[in-house]
Amino acid sequence: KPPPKQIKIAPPVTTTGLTDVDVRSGMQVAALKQAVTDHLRYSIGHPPVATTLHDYYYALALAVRDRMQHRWLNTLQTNFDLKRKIVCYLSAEFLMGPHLGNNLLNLGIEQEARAALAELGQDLDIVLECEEEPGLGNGGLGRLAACYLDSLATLQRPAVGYGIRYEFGIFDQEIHDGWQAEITDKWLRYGNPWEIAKPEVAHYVNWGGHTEYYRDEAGNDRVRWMPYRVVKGTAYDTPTQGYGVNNCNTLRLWSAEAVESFDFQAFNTGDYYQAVEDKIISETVTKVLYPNDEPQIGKHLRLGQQYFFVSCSLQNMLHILSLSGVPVENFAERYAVQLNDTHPSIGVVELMRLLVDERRLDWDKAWAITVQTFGYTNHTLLPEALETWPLPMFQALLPRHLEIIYEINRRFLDEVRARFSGDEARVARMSLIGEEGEKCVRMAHLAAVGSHAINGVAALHSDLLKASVLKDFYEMWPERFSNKTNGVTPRRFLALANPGLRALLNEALGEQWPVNMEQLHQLEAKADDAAFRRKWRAIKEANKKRLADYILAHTDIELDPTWLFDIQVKRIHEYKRQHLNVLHIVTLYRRLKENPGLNISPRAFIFGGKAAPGYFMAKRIIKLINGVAETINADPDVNTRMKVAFVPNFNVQNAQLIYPAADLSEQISTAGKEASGTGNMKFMLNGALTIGTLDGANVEIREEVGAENFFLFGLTTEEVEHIKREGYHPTDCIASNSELRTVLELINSGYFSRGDAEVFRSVVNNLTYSDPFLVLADYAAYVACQERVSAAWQDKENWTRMSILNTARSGKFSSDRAIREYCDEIWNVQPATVKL
Ligand code: GL2
Repeated sequence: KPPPKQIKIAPPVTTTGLTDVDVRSGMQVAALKQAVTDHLRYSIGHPPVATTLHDYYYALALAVRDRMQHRWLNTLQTNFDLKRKIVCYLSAEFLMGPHLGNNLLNLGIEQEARAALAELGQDLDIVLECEEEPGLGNGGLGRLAACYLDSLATLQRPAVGYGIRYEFGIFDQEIHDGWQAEITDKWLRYGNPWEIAKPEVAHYVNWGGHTEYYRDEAGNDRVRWMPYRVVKGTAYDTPTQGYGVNNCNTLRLWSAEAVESFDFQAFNTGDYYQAVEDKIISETVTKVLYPNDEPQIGKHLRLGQQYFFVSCSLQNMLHILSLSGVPVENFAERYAVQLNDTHPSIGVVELMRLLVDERRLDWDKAWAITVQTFGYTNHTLLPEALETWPLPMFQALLPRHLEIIYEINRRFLDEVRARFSGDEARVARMSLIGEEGEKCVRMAHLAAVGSHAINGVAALHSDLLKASVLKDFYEMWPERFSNKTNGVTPRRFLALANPGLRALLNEALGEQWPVNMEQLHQLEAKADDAAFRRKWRAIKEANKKRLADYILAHTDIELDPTWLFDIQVKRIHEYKRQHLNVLHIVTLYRRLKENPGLNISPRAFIFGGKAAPGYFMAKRIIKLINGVAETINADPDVNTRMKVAFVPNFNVQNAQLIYPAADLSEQISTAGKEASGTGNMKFMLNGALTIGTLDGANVEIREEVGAENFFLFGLTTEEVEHIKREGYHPTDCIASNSELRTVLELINSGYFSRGDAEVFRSVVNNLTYSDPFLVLADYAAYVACQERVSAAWQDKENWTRMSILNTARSGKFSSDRAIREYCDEIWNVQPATVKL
């Protein structure tokens, strides 16, 4: 039969002379304007009289998504045709931040969109503010996953981010009378133009019940899991556009639903209310993000969330593999699956279950595939943050997985015994099951045993991993270990956040630096050019003005943009030592009160960050910052030279105003506690100088920028360990430092809490009698270092020089560098060029 005759239909032409194709994918002003108008009419459907600013946001977002959709489908097709290996980044958190501005930047159509909106009488900057930020993460770990998706697409690597579509993301923080109040984050309230629901992409996830043994047709012993409940996961896809390339990857988030056939018919015939209740229970799984940064709390539902998204993701990979006609034996050739911390590490067991129980592979073959597939990134050394699950809880939720863990463990411990014969203490230390106290499953051990590659997130952290929490595993498999220092995307955190600096960099270096950050080194020569320094300062001051306006609008505190902006923004945690910063502020305050003529550099101390709702001490620290702010800002003796502000609700959106406005970046964690930090890199990119300890990536930042351009203070990791071993007595620090004693007494007296001497007693007592993070041990060194900062600020020209050098030498901290290392050294994933 002859093939059907192809009929070419000319694309319809609109009244503007644009074709439909133009309206869906054209990048010119006229096409964008028509697309926005069309979406206002056909997708949103409010009459002109009822059209809101948010409608313009939504319509532009849909117009932008159309343009990405075109690239996205081409990317999927290209990857399919080229049969490329795909990175699957498994993460319980993706802290994406607002999409619109970033997508316009990555598509290269900001100016066109601005002009199109202007023709419709709207201002892009105001429209951008309408976006409800998707806060599906707590802090650094979740934001890292988002930066990595940006780099994967930009570097043209086929990749999928797999995670959870939480209905409520990280809570919104309000400050009431100085205290943190948590407000539910209803980010989906007005819809989400960026996601595409794929109800047909669904997988079923079992819970609870028991296992049964049976013999299959071929006479092999097999196991069947008889679950108590089945939950359905459906996919919601968000395209993630690379910068300056056509590649557009996928963020696939799973949402939980009830399975009607299961609940309604098989189990609850006739019991309508029971059936509806089951529906509610099923949908609870993806309701809310647990708002704990580190540590995570061992809640049943949290384990449920982890298993749910991991199972959906792995089933999805297997499904796509069979659609592509690739045998399951080749799984590891087609997928590199990265575990972002231990949260998805149940994946090791789930892949074994899917391969052995469902695909009937033999154990050894399945195990080889599993280990070849997974890589594990560790993000913390804090012992309380290393995940374990109580055995009874684990058994109740995942009975089949516990059996598989026992078998993995049996084989693994045989290997340990073969390598280290007679060393039963080592066997107990390495076991996947913790036996001291309540028995538990150790997720970090599971991740380490089931992965061919294990990495830390900064050089120091990777070394400490090998020497402490994963020491035994390092001795067993040294070849599995490597370092992958974190990075951040210069697109969002420099080009988008700091348009003033972007323009100057474009002028000085051309426009390739966002994808080739090593080019920033060329700025070093400019550091000695006085005219360039003037431009640099003007940009910083404009950024400070922009932040001051924001802070005034949100706190009523007025800051002077000519002052030194000293900023600490990050989750509130004792190890990050926001209270050390406060002790310095109170010290300075007292000095000024006692000596009004004291010559200090005027400073604005700016804080921001959320506390886990159940973290007592962190919430007191927020109250303390606000109490100190209230007193100081109202005191005319000092408020012409120092002020304190707490920016409520630190998130990606306001972070983009904060980093570019910083002169000084506070990175003052106890040495050995901050795995890497990524805020430190975002400040550096934007030309802030760092005051910091030798912790996490600070070490490498100092190496890159040079010791003379970094304010270093404090105990080293070895010194911290030494002091702790010898027995640390914070009272000794107080006894030998009368200024410190006075500062603590002042806080304890109720001076910063309107006379209430109770409020901060717990904070002061904790520092005085326990001080687990050595705040007092580092106090004197910190205050002295701040004096050096103050003196350095007086020399404007030299400060600017140092600021320029910070940006110039920040190239290493691009997430592109990090992703290249992961691709080359762990994932073995090659770029695929996408043509339109
Ligand atoms: C963290 C570390 O604390 C932080 O230092 C690191 O930069 C990020 C990303 O690697 O990971 N670990 C962790 O559990 N959270 C982090 O932010 N929440």
